[in-house]
Amino acid sequence: MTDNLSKLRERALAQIREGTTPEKIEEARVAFLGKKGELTAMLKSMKDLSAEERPRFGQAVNELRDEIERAIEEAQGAMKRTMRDAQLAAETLDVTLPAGRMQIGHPHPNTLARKEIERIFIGMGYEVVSSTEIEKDYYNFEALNIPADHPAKDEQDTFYLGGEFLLRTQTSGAQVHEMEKGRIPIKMISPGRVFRSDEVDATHSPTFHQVEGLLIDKGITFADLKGTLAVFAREFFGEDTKVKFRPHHFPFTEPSAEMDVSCYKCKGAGCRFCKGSGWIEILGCGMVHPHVLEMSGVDPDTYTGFAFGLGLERLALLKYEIEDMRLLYENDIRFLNQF
Ligand code: 2NL
Repeated sequence: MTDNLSKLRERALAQIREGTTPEKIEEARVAFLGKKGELTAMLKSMKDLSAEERPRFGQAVNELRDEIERAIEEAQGAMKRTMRDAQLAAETLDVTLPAGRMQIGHPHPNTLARKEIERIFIGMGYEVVSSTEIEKDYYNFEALNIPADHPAKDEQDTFYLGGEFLLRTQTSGAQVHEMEKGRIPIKMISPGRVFRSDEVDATHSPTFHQVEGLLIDKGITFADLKGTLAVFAREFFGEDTKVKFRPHHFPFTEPSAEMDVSCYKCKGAGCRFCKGSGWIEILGCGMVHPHVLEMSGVDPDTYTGFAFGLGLERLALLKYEIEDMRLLYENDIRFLNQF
């Protein structure tokens, strides 16, 4: 009988030693210590022994059970340590490696152009003021010298929201609200989205962005307008940019002009970009109409001022040499990633 026990002991310890996975060790435990295990069967066979043999045999079986249990525990412990060491080795983090590139996106060409315009005017002491995209008819048209029957109102007719509200066709409302506050001098630009009932093509969209500017103080002249906008053009398009003012008409300024810049592509020689003329139109401007000042509570006998308005998309297309305005709205990542 003890011979049987020592053979069982050897097989059990060998099987535990050779167990390479927690499952294999568990198999060994079930095979020897389980309900139907070999050692359990040995205990059951004790009833066939004589009364003298029984206690000694019982003690031997119990000692063997303890020994097998210890062996199992040790094997499981060793296995856990090995697995943890392997895991630690696999998860090693070298904090001295350079960081991976983060995908956080980047600014849209419109945003780049707007930021650049804001930077230039902030540098000349202007404030950036924004206003609402929904505006009262009065602030969009009437206060700018565009009465209900004015042909200019037809030209930029818009989306009426019912009652006295509409989607603004220009950001001028922001300036009118500022004038009504009665704090002079005013030195501001107002960038923002505007709406017109235009068909979509390479240079038009029913929603686009404008940057308007307004300066009001004592003794402001057309010379201030020219100097300011020339500085802006040189900063935005490059130091050797020339500017040219052509007489124009706007209901809200008198006199009014459009400003051209010398073509940054051909330096004025004439090319595809400037359609052969050497000049590119970039904005409209003028001295604020005395009636516009008066309507907003600014005394035109004390104060004068200039204003201008430019299309942000138009400037973005020119600066970044984009051929079609629709590209700015399609949000094709292959296009946007180039800026
Ligand atoms: C354009 C050019 C312009 C203004 C906008 C303005 C604003 C106030 C008073 C006077 Cl509050 N003028 N803005 C001035 C000149 C031109 O925009 O092409 N507009 C259709």
